[in-house]
Amino acid sequence: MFNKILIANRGEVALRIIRTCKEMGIKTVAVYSTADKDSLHVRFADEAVCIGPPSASLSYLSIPKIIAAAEITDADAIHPGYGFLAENAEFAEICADSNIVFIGPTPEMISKMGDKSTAKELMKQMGVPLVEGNEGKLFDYEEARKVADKIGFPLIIKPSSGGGGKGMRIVREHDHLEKAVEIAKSEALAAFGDESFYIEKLIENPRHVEFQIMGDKFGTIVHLGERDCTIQRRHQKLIEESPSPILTEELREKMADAAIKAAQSVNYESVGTVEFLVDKNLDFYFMEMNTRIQVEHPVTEAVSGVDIVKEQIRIAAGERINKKKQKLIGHSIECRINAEDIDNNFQSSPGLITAFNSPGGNGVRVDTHCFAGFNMTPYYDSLIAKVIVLANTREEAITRMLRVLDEFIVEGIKTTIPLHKKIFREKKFIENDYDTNYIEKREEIEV
Ligand code: MV4
Repeated sequence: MFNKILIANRGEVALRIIRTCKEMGIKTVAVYSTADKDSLHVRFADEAVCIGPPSASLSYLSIPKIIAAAEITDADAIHPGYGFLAENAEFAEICADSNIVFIGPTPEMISKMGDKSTAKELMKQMGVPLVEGNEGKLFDYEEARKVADKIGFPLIIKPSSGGGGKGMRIVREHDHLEKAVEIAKSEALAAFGDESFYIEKLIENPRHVEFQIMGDKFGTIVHLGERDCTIQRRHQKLIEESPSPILTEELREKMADAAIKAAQSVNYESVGTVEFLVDKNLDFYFMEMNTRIQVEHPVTEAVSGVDIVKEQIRIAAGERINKKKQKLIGHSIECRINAEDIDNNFQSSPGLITAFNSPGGNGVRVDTHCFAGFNMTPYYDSLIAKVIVLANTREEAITRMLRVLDEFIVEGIKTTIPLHKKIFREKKFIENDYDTNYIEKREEIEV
């Protein structure tokens, strides 16, 4: 097992990883930008190294600075958390070259799944269901037109690199295709340095259901059930839950098999997530695989009782995962509480938190790096806290979440708590009658 892990991240996830390291008897090194010098991850790590100014590109994204911090503190492994360098194959490669274990999959697994056209090709070979579309990569309008003639409209253009919805373009009629291809190409080039794209038939009003999987270095791959992340706004998830209220036991088995096949396509090792779209007829399609720990992993921890970060560290150290099928018990829901003004187009709301009461009680977990006196800076994401509840049923979990949100006091800045409270009282949410357009649709009605 590792002696000392450097956490190449900040905020709640850095704290989350430190907590597991402490329970495993592993020493920790925090890295921080000058904007984060008073953060809890700095306080609770055994050692801390300042790696630069607030700008992420000069601190949390700086590979040389992070490697140097690991070398001077003699850390034998680096945990990347989520975001920043978590899915950067070059970083994973440089860690290996520096004799530091990257706690995650190999660079090859990251690059294969990071290239969405390559990932789709692998899924096709494995028999994982895909949305109808082209094979390989497209580069211009002429190629796009040929695909469109075959699959028809509406369709969706997606960048080969990237993921998570950035740079995607929906096209509903032929006359708009040429323009859409040009815009999609330039956006993809600007965001990912790669203008290649692919086209799929549009799945209207889908649900987002993803499976948590884990694979070890001995070829064992297991799943820990699914998360339903359908409640999103502009590709930012607001609420996640497990189990998904749309799955039957039969469909869950089928999707879990597909998720495991997806992971097997690269002999996946580490923890990861396989994302699917589910349509109105409950047909499902592979979207992408994320090769990192995800923000919403605690809902899976709640229903499975597994510490996913602990498993991730054990796998990286060459230990075996438990092959026994995990029992999943109860219903868990997570809210991502952001420092945003919901009445002002979700504009971020940085500033000093003057009062802070973190909720508690039975079946409650709050992952946060914030406290009264903490300054939410404008440099990074606006996540204040993740509130996770566990109860016997979905109905009880919703009731519990409403109780918990009432206890959550954050003063001095605007938060998304009022929006969360509203959603949990809405008939359509309670009755499981929604899709990925739910939040955007509500906004149209409200303005
Ligand atoms: C789609 C789709 C409809 N049809 N693909 C968005 C994130 C990226 N991973 C894939 N995404 C989508 N791909 C086809 N063929 C709709 C979305 C999508 C979406 C997916 C999940 C959750 C929220 C979403 C919001 C808008 C669009």
